[in-house]
Amino acid sequence: DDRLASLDALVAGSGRTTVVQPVVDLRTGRVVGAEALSRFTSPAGLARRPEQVFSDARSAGVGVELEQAAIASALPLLGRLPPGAYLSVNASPEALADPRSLDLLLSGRPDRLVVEVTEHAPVADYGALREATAHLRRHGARIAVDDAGAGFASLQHVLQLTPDIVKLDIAFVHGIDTDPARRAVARALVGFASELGSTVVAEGVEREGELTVLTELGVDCGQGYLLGRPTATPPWGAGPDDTT
Ligand code: G
Ligand code: G
Ligand code: NA
Ligand code: MN
Repeated sequence: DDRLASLDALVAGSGRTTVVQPVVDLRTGRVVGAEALSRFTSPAGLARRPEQVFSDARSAGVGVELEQAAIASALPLLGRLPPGAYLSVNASPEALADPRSLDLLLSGRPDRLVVEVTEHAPVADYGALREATAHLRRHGARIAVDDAGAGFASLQHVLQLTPDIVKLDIAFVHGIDTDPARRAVARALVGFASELGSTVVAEGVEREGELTVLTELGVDCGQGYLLGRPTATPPWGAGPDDTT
């Protein structure tokens, strides 16, 4: 149909691939999960900024379709997780409002899945979003709030969804070791999250100094270039299927 034609035009001739970035337990150093991220290449072979591609897709009215395609590409990784590890995928409130997204998300192994709720626009109806996340949870999936602290809506997400995981935005992680203001905000967010019973994951950890402060603040897990870059091969290798 028209929307799919427009999605084709948008990504025509450009490769879309899935990379995965490890999430590491800061106490044990173990990989506890990985986030699937999309990468796009232009017909000329240049990397296109994923943010821009998703934003163009939203403008063209095919944002949800592109998100669903990305989720569909990531789900096979669920079959190769090491015991106990999770795979996280991104989903906007708009995508979660489409029942087909929920069916898709639940078609793999929801017990190993984390759904990271992102934010692109204010949420008009938290009732619907709460219902969607509750549905996913009933089937064993965990819910994360992405980019926590980055905007008003992301804190609303935390209040409204009481997520299993809160992902501390990169804005409070970069320079947390040198900037007392970032440290103060991060400490408050960690307190807020742990009072709700959520696990905290710090995004964008790039330096040892940041890692030290995050650990001192009681952040549970970290993700970032220091701990592991997004790569085409999962951080646990191509290994045999996990049957646990
Ligand atoms: O991976 P990177 O930081 O370049 O991604 C930039 C932005 O694009 C981030 O906000 C990220 O959430 C978003 N993004 C990347 N891959 C996906 C994806 O597969 N699905 C969705 N919904 N968003 C993605
Ligand atoms: O919006 P979301 O948080 O899902 O996207 C995560 C983005 O952060 C991805 O685009 C990923 O490539 C990027 N990223 C991951 N680790 C780091 C890091 O250590 N530093 C920076 N600047 N970006 C990172
Ligand atoms: Na994310
Ligand atoms: Mn983020």
